[in-house]
Amino acid sequence: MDGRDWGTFLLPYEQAVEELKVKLKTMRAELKKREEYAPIEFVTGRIKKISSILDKAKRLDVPLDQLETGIEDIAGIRIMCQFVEDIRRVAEYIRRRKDLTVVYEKDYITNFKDSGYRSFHMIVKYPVQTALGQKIVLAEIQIRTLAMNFWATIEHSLSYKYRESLPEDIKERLKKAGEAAFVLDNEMSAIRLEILDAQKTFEDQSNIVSKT
Ligand code: 0O2
Repeated sequence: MDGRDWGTFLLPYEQAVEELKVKLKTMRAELKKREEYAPIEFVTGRIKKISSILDKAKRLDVPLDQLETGIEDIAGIRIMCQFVEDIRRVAEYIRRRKDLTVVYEKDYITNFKDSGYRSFHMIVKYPVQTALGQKIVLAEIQIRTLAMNFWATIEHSLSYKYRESLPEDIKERLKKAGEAAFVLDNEMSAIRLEILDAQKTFEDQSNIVSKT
């Protein structure tokens, strides 16, 4: 494929990322109005770099004419949440949507990766309306907490810098940082539950007072 072929190949993926970003940001705004806090903190999206597509195709043995089915994260959306509990709720909102179909899910929160990576991935089929008609593309939606995102962003840039050979001491430190991020998520969840509990007690007491 030359530059122009890549340009047209990536067009529906760019459209999918732009549309999904708008839709999920709208979902954030709506939930913020309806609920006590928004389970979505922010949403980002990206198209996988051509060099990364080619690297992954080589690693997974995907022929160049089967990239559309063989590489599932050419279009990528990332949803950041404050609390681990929010991740399951957001995943459920996505499953219920009628404008996409969930193909399968990868739960790297229950089964985190050896690297220490934690996140919830959903591979979805998303139809885009192009000038030539409808085209269904695959997209990967990653849902994670702010702590998981902090860790993954740092680990990703270090892995990119050192390529395959992350020095052992840095790997160890990253594992420890991953454990610290896990503890942080748990602590924040515990605080959240206490706040919700306190709010409920306060509401119950107000109801009793207003009835007497
Ligand atoms: P980019 O384009 O730089 O964002 P894999 O075999 O790891 O490629 P896997 O485990 O099936 O694939 O994961 P999946 O669902 O294909 O998603 C790959 C993407 O998940 C990665 O994109 C990262 O965004 C994220 N990810 C997966 N594992 C790790 C990890 O150990 N550390 C970090 N920081 N991120 C991870 P790419 O490939 O980095 O592409």
